[in-house]
Amino acid sequence: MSRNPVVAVCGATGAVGREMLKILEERDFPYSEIIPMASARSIGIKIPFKDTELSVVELTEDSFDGVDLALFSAGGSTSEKFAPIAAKAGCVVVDNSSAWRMDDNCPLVVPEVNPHDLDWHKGIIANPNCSTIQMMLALKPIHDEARVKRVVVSTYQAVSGTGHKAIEELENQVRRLMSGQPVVADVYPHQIAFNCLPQIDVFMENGYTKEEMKMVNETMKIMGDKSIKVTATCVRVPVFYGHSESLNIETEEKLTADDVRALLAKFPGVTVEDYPEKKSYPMPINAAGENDTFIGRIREDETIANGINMWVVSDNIRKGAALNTIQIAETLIARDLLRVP
Ligand code: 25A
Ligand code: L14
Repeated sequence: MSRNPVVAVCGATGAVGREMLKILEERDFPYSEIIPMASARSIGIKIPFKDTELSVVELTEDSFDGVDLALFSAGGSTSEKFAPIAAKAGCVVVDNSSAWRMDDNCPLVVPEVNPHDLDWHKGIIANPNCSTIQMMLALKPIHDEARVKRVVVSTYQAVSGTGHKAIEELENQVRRLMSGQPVVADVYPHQIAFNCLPQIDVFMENGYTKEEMKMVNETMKIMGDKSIKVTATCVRVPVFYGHSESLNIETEEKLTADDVRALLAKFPGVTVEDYPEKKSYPMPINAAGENDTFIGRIREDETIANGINMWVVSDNIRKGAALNTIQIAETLIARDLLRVP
């Protein structure tokens, strides 16, 4: 493409959409125009962008004429309906919802891990689940070196993943409880303030939640290896920004904790923070607002021959959503793949 792309941000008023606009601003992303889109109730909302202001327009079936790239984060049903309409109009879609991730016609991409999968895109590219993305950065260098056989993961997920209404719910519940008032749970099935909820997304027939099964299935697709076994427990915790994960990884070949530190330290997008003697390890309050995924508490699992434990923390709205989406778009542009074949 000879001119810079016209870029639509669909779901621009949401938690992820707003972060996308911030990141486009920060990174000098090449564009000739940026069009924030949302539902009818947000028409006319002004969003500051560089030294100007963008005005939100309604997302409709006719929105994509002349648009080259659409970044979607407006929920699964909106993506399901509008992503094919956009692609048909010749607009490449990078979609943040769960709608297209497991579709065989849609690459599911973490740019540091499987950029080659962009080669076969047909107009819709899926952004993985936030918890999956940060786990991929930890697993990929280990898998390449020693083959990952099985992973046991437990997550500690921030409320911002659910959107801005959930952020307000945690804030309001904390405020009410601190002043002795009863709380109302609206977004989540139970009080989230000062609590942990072992449910993210809906329950499936096998007793796991949909969020847990996303981690299982998306891992195999991104790594291009159906033999990697993942078992997950996903927990919501009263944190605003930043997901944490405890990983127990079993490998084919033996790796020492030092081997793993060295492999992770040279992997793009990863910062190793592992200095127990200084009480220094990753925490969500420090990862919030950062681009990297932080990994610490790296140690050998002494109960099996080839096992490693670690603690992985990342900003779920940035690397887990908005940043990864924009990195996919940047990779498409750099490799001249920003067109619907
Ligand atoms: O289905 P999924 O994939 O599981 O996604 C579910 C939710 O998770 C978030 C996202 O919430 C989504 O709705 N999400 C999705 N992927 C995510 C990811 N990878 C993710 N979160 C983290 N990681 P959100 O709040 O961040 O963003 C919602 C945005 O979507 C816009 N939208 C919704 N339906 C749309 C649509 N845009 C176009 N067409 C549609 N049909 C939504 O814009 C928002 O930008 P909006 O205009 O509908 O509403 C924003 C403004 O309106 C107020 N408001 C919200 N709900 C109501 C409301 N006002 C009145 N009544 C309401 N029910 C808000 O205050 C806001 O100002
Ligand atoms: O992108 O934290 O599949 O409630 C949907 C649920 C993102 C996180 C997705 C949450 C997730 C979201």
